[in-house]
Amino acid sequence: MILDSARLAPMANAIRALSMDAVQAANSGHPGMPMGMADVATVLFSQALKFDPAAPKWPDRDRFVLSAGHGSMLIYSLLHLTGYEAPTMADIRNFRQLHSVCAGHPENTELAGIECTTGPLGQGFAMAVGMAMAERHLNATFGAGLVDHKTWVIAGDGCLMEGINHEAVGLAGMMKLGGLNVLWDDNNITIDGDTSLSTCEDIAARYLASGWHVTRCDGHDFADIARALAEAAADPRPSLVACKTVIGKGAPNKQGGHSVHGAPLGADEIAAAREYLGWTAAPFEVPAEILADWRSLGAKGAAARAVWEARLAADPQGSEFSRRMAGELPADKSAARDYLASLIENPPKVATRKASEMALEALTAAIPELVGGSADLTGSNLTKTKATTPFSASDYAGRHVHYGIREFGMAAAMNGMALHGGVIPYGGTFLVFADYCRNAIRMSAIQKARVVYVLTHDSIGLGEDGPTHQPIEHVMSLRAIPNLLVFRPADAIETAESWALALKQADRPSALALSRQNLPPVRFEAEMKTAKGGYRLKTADAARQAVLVASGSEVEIALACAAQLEASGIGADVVSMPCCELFDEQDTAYRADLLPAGVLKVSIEAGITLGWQKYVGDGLTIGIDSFGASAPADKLYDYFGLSADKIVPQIMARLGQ
Ligand SMILES: Cc1ncc(C[n+]2csc(CCOP(=O)(O)OP(=O)(O)O)c2C)c(N)n1
Ligand SMILES: [Mg+2]
Repeated sequence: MILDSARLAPMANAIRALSMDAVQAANSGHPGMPMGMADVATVLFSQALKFDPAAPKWPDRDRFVLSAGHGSMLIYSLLHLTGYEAPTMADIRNFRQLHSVCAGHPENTELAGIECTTGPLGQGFAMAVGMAMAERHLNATFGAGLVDHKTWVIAGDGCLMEGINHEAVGLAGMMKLGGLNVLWDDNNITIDGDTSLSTCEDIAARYLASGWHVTRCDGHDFADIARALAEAAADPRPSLVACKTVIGKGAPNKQGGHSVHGAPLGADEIAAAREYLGWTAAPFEVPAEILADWRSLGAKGAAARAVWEARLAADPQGSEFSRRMAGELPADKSAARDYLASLIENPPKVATRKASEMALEALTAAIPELVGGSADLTGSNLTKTKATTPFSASDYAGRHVHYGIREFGMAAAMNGMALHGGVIPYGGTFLVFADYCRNAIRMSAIQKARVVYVLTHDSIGLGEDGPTHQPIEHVMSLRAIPNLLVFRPADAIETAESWALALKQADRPSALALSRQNLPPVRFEAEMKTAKGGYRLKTADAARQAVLVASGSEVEIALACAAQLEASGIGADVVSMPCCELFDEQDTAYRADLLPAGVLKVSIEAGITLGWQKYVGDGLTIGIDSFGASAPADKLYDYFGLSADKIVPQIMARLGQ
């Protein structure tokens, strides 16, 4: 032990005092978890964690994830006490108020010391799995001199009970992520009351069965905690440390009960806690000698960082490592350009999932930080390329992850990888199963993480697998997520452009909705038109009376409709709309030119019509507002009215012709 218990106890009590006082001042928040885990966190930060408050983004720092994000005051206290620039005490006083960096739950976009945004239970843990994977991958690529750190997680009963935990634990065990250590706040309490209300699981047995190492400790005995953490750090398997704690420890009348989970203690109980803990300082004051102990502990990471920086400077791969960690794409863009040129020269008729694979062949060869994967649909999502050999416990340098049938676990792990840095993750599943990982997609967007979702089989066009597999509401519902780009390219060129644009987005995720069925080329020029989100693909020949807007596989149908209309003397533009979000970002003049007032506008997309009114006003919305059906794709397109023969008469009727 670096510090003895007599020094550690008041340090832990500083966390307790700040937590209970901040929650009381905000009249909102969760004092129970930070008070219960104060002792464990104090040992973690003093004995085990490699960190330097002066350099929160130091690449070889240990990652610390507070998966039980409701206990946010724990991490705010730790960051402040150890000497991070933020949060300041003023920030902590402002806990949970508008624009405070001390938001209700920890947000990676608010504080440099927060690795990932947590609050949706189970996902912090699952993101930590991705961080540990990224660490192993970079270690295998750049060597232990540059990359050799651990991932520490504090997780509660809720994080272990969520379904995603099964996926995350399975993945971590399979990948033998020995650097991952989870400290479980084993307090037997959740919001409703005792955990016996809702679970009888033998958690240790489940983890052991999944290839984990499991140990326990008394979460209020500093020496025992230190012993367990050392054991966890030394074991080659991922470790679960069951820390037996008392929720709200230090609040004498409320500790151990569910009432301390998520409500202020109240003035009387806070006074009683001060008495019980022997804490005489006023709210938001930390006695100088206790703060000094915390600060000297925080200062000790600087030496390790300096040694690492010297190694980085001397390493021949140092600048490449720094480029990847900075999230900058390679300067040489010739591979992507050459690939695009080859498409223009010889436009293929392929499914856009195939076009995605073709683009990825070029991109993965040129961009070594791309790490792909699929949730057991590699041959369908077409995510694996020649450059991406399998990532596994026996080859962490591999770049294609067999995530197994774990869509949610995959998406959360990809968030963790992206946030770790040095890796740009992409992963595939069927679009319809985006719902299985939807909250993680949302978390990519909230966290501004560059993750690319490869979502194939994007409509009834997948055919015979039927309504359970046919996306209907999915494309539009993904468009409803802020800060997510949803691409639905129409052909191989738009697919290549979508990939290029997705990779360029340093601070937002993208979802690519890709067809199973072959699509003819619709674009024949090299100009990067997808960048504008929507563009005029065909200009009316006759006097323009209609503008047809379509995405993906329905662009072909829109072109067929336009041809029929022109044959009847009705001029029609066709607008291809591969990315509504990018289109929305164009200026008013551009948007108004494409979708002019006073002309009948018609949307065509093999999904719900909800949302298209934004683009076509009171024009026609052609789509599918019911579930699909099981049949060959061409039969389904006809049955659901997605053909020129069925659409054109509706347009003519609206035009009064
Ligand atoms: C996915 C998800 N479901 C529900 C919640 C709401 N919630 C926040 S904390 C909590 C109970 C968690 O219990 P535990 O992890 O044991 O935390 P403790 O009460 O011990 O602090 C719940 C249900 C949430 N944040 N995320
Ligand atoms: Mg609990």
